[in-house]
Amino acid sequence: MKIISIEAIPFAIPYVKPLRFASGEVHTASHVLVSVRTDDGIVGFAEAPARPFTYGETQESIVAAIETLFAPQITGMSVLDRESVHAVMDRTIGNPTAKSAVDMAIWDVIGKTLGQPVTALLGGFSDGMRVSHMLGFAEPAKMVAEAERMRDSYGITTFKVKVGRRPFGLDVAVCRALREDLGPDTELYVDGNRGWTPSESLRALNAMADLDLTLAEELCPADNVLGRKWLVERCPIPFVADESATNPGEVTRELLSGAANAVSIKTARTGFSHSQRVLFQCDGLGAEVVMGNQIDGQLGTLCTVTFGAAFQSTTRRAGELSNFLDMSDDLLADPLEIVDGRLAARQVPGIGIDIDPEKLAKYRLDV
Ligand code: MUC
Ligand code: MG
Repeated sequence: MKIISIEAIPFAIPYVKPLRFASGEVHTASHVLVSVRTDDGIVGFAEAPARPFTYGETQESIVAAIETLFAPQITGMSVLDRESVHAVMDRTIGNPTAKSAVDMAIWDVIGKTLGQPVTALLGGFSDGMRVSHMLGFAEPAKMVAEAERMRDSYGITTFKVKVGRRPFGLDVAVCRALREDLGPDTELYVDGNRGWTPSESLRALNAMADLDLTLAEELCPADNVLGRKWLVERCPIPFVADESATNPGEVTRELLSGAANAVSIKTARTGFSHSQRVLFQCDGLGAEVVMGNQIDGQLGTLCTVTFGAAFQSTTRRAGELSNFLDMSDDLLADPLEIVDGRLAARQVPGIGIDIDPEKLAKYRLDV
């Protein structure tokens, strides 16, 4: 169970349809495949997505952090020394997706070594999750057409709508068009990626008051301390902290200061180990959670459902598990399938990530 090597392989896979939102846009999945190998010959995998607009990490910085900072210090440790591995990685601040990919690849090794699914080791609550699809900025008619396609092809009936544009009427029009087209039984919620001021956010929420939205995520910056608290006090639905709550300390600050009353858990930034801490904090404090999406590919999505399916409170809401459908290709040998609006966690030893060597050779950037 001793770690003998950690590899970080940058790869790039284009999106068929780029995702646009208030803090940026993504045209290519420029991610890093992380593998952890032990002296028993077992290899665990996970992926780290470079999201400079959210965490400041780039593909190059993720590779450098893993190769030059983490791998030399972690090599030689047991995969069961997870707390010590984190203590070592936390000597370097930041780099959340690099650290999380190492964490999840280690869990993959543990599952494979024990012959158990990671989702069972984490909690084993359910065999999968309902899926929520994220709709990026476009004209109302295009966003409605995409939602219809997702419903008709995959049975998805929950949508997270990207908002935060100016004037906010653009987004109000989209949400209204979606509600009118999809009817009352479809769940809609919004994510502003910090695009609005607190007062714009409240005006937009008031303009959408009749649309039965279920969550409002990160509509304005949390750094706008008083304005954000003012907004959350007036918000009639749970206000979700996403990029303002990227670790357990930030989650505590956001919840206790009244800057949010629900939290997006993203395994891409808190791995499995720290996602557990965030979830247990939220459970203990009585804050709702939603399994979020870091514009993940199939590897990242599989990690999200592996964690999300494992606990009762993460399965209450649909998880954001469909972004990979917009990619032109992926690395998994056995692609994920969304059926009747659900995605299954894999009941095989580990996470269930089987890399297709030909696809990796095609998309890797380091050879
Ligand atoms: C989301 O929930 O915000 C876009 C930016 C980011 O950090 O994650 C995505 C989705
Ligand atoms: Mg968000």
